[in-house]
Amino acid sequence: MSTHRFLTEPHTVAIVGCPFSGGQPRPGVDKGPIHLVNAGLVDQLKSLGWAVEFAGHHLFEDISVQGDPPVGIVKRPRLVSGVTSAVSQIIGGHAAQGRLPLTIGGDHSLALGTILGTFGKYPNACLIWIDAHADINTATTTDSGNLHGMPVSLLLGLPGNESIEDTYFSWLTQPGVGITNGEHNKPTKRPVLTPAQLVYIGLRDVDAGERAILRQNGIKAFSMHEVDKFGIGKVMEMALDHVNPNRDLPIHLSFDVDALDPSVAPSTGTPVRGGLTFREGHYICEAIHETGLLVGLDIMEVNPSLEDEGSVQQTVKVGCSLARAALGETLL
Ligand SMILES: [Mn+2]
Repeated sequence: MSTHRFLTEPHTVAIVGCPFSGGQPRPGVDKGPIHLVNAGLVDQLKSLGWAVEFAGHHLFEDISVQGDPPVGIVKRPRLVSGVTSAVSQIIGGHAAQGRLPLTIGGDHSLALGTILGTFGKYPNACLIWIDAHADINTATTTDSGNLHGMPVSLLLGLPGNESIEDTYFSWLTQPGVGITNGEHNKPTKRPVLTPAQLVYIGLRDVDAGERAILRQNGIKAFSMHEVDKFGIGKVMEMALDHVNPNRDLPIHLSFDVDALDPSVAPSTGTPVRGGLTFREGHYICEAIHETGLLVGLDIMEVNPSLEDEGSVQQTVKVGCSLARAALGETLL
């Protein structure tokens, strides 16, 4: 196995199964992690030379929410907050031990917890977000009110989330930097992430409000247009040059399987045609592995209740092979 600059020996991947679907409306996405593990993910990663820790899925049954009416249009803020805050603790614990947390979802609102978990240990890390969507709506711009379309705006602390931020997501702050404001003695919140730490690849279904947010904040994004224009090899180089110019910063890779073309990964909640090919998706993971800088990995939005049995098996298999590619599987 190649080197992993930030992980302790023996290299250990902690699989964190999060069967959670509260950030979006469709049932079934919570079955994704169960299918990925049943497909043999643990043994597959062991065969790549990793020590694998997997202690069952996190069902979050202790997080009970007595009534969870929407706040404005935003749905289930209490449940999503409770679950993702618990996820951040779990991921943070693994990161602190020098393990590589691999979170399998579940819907992409889970990234609220996974990103805070790894960025708590590695505040200077970068985030590479692979997705058909930007997931950067705010409580003000969202049309659907589904929190799986909003995690990035909350992680960046963008304006527009005032209605939910202080009440439900006050925990979503860079830990260890609680600066006290001398005048009012009020702790100042610092966003988990800055726009310069983030890069997108695979976008092709971006809402008007999200486009404005990307532009106003100078967030780097390689849409499918750039993938077509430059090829995935060059796009990965440019993406890393942007967030990790000296190739010395930790990397969190958050991979939504809907970034892949629906012909490659059909069983997902919000498929959009014109996506990444099988090889382009795997190349992204392989290129990240080659850096030796990976410290956190999410494989999200596998939904086995959508489409026929063959499509489900195909999507689950792709989810497993993306994880293997990010953890060192090569073609030769
Ligand atoms: Mn997503």
